[in-house]
Amino acid sequence: MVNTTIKTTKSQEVFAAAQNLMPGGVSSPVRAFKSVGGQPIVFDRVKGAYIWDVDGNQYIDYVGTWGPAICGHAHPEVIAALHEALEKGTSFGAPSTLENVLAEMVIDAVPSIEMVRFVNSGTEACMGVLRLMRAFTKRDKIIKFEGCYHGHADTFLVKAGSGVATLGLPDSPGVPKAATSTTLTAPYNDLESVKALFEENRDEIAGVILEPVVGNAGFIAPDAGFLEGLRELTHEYGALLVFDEVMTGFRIAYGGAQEKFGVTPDLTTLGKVIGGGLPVGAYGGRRDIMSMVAPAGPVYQAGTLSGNPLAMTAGIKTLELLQKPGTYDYLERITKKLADGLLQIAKETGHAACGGQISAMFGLFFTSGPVHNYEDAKKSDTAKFGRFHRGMLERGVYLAPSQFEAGFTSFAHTEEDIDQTLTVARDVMSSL
Ligand code: KE4
Repeated sequence: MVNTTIKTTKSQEVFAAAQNLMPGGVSSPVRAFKSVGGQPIVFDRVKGAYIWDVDGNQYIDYVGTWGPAICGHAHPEVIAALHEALEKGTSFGAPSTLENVLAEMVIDAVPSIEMVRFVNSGTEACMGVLRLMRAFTKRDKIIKFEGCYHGHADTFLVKAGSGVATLGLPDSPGVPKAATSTTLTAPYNDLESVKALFEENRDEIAGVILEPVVGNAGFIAPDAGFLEGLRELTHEYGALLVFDEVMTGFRIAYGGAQEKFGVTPDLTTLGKVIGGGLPVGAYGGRRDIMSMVAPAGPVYQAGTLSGNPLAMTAGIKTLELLQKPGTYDYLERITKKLADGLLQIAKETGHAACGGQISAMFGLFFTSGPVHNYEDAKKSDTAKFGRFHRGMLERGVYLAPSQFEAGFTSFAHTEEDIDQTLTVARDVMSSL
């Protein structure tokens, strides 16, 4: 067991108090460190690739507030843009130029998106796209994949990933059977099972929704041909293909996983990066489908703070920063160095491990693998992952507090940060 070297007195005090005020002391379950054990770190401030906790400890951050901080936390240009926007107010609840600007940037960037609707979270984006795909096809059933997470709306809480997987919840109580009776599930990377579901439910399936690169069952890449196969199957059975790019959007590539893999879905959900750290989600796609969304069409969806000027401002500036030449080459290079390094060190210190990275997203499983789907991921040594997480934390490296999450880099991470992380990892893995 790694000895505790950092002082977490204040984190412990604050977190103890929080547990009397909020369920589990958190605003989102995965933050409670349930699956890795130990004391959650209470943040005081973040900047670039770094976090400082309330005890003054500094960490290199590979969670990046779960994806949004791809430019590094509190980027000076984002902060400056927000200060300027603040002078004009915090919320309009009415059309603003800013929404046009971000909408145009998203439409220009993401191959599938001809029209877009902004909402306030990835969950809302997935809820909106679910209603829309059902309205457009006049079919009710959907196919999702085990271990994929599409937010916490009832219909998606079936063999979901992220916090549901982290807490080992079969599915959530409070979700009526009626809400999930139309949710079909298949193993990720298994085209045969998808074809079988289409055959068994002919003309009843509105569409297939997936994470084109999985981050919520740990990091799982699509096998060659998987995305292309889904594109063909959905065409063949008159169903829609929906990429949930809340996590992969503007991270796997500027145009998302759909640009990287050259497979264009009918609809796409976004979040995280496009808000630059403020609450934003979005769904978009083919004009003929999006034109059904109220008030242009009959499919209702609304939101008080949707298109919020501050969130739009942070998103616009973030995407502008991401457009700088060489950004994604840099992200690919440093993340590959990190992921390859971690696997090499695991091997040299005698731990069965597998994993990988695509652009600024990476993952590590303590299992010989390979990991092609959620079942494979669950075979990994999650207890060892917990000890690894704790050991890294004690030495100033903050990894996602669950085996069933992915890791995120930013262009604020330097070569030195990666080298430091690998040095710490060798120390920890040698004593696991
Ligand atoms: P939000 O409602 O949390 O903004 O987005 C839901 C969502 C939808 N789709 C994908 C692919 C996602 O990754 C997410 C949210 N991701 C998790 C991290 N695995 C958010 C972290 C949390 O739940 O605290």
